[in-house]
Amino acid sequence: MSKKNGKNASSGNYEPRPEHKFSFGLWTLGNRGRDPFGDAVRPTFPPNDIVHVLGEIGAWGVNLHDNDLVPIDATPKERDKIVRDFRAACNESGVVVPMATVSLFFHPVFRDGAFTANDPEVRAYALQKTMRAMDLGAELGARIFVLWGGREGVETDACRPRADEAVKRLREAVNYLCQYNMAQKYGYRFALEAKPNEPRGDIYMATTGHYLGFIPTLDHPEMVGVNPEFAHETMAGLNFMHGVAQAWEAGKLFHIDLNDQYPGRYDQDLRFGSANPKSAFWLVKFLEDVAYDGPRHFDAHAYRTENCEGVTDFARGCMRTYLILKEKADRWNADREIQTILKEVSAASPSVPKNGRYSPTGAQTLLSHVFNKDAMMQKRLPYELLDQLTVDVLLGVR
Ligand code: GCO
Ligand code: MN
Ligand code: MN
Repeated sequence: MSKKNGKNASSGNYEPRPEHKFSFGLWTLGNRGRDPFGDAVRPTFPPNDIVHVLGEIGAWGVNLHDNDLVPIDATPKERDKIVRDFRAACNESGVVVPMATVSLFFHPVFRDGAFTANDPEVRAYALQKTMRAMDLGAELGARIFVLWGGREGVETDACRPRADEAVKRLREAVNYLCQYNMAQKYGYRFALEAKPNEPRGDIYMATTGHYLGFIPTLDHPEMVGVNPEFAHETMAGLNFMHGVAQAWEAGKLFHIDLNDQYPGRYDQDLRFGSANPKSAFWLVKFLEDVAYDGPRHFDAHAYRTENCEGVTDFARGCMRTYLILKEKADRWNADREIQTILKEVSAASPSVPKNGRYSPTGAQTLLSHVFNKDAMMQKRLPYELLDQLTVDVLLGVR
């Protein structure tokens, strides 16, 4: 596939370029295929090599957890050397670091959560570890800091007297980190990532909507947005694009995690667009229609059956599918028949009272208007046709 992709790329349309802002986490290409039942199937992929591969295949950015790059027990001297070498690799490859994050889930010390853990010492350590991860990200040029509370949940609600205590603890932590951000003049925007479950039985902040409700309660809501993930909302059986649209409308779409997932299963982190191409299409169309200009970050990994070459196939595939869907979105937007139907279904007859902003006279007009429901029912809503035209576009016959 790599070769074939190369050929298609040179023939034009689907070649990733820096302006597409495609990024991958070190943990995505570096995923060794471990799962709860089986050990690694691929060798370690050193961070600097990942960056070179990303540069070669046309990705724009690389993201990292603190410990994807710097081992948790590295000495300051070791850390500094690792960071220096990594920066050099990024410069050589022309790859930037738009986002950094922190692992608050891997080390066993976080078995009861990090910011929401019962033990105040664990909570303090989580803050310290995050501040150091922010230092690291800032040094690498990151301006987005993702917080994914994978362990911020429970297996049993018996473990806390009240669940709202967890919300308070989380708020306290995010407020603290915002202060640190200001004190250090890092200029980060925090992007909070929700997930319904896994690795905890239930995670408190289960969906992007939960976070959109939480953010306005913070001391610095302007500094905090969301990082919705395709797989996470799909696990919960939700329409991902709708969550993304709400985040966008609220001015909170600071980052996005693109991958794929079959609903109702554990996090599969499949190649973008590989399981639900139609949902992926609506998503890409939305991002392109609103001119979202943040990173298009792929938080996915290659099948466990793959070797190292397959990891490159996987990464190329994510970007290729995005670009194919982007082209389909252009085609859909330019399709006369589709656009005519869209116009017709939302056109209003001139006699309809306008219900914009409330005014007492406007309210009187609306209250006294007689609606002819039978006539309203005459209007055709040809959504079957509209959807079929979409399917025709997607399947390449239109
Ligand atoms: C997952 C999450 C993570 C986070 C990452 C960034 O389900 O494993 O999606 O991949 O996105 O830890 O914080
Ligand atoms: Mn993610
Ligand atoms: Mn995930």
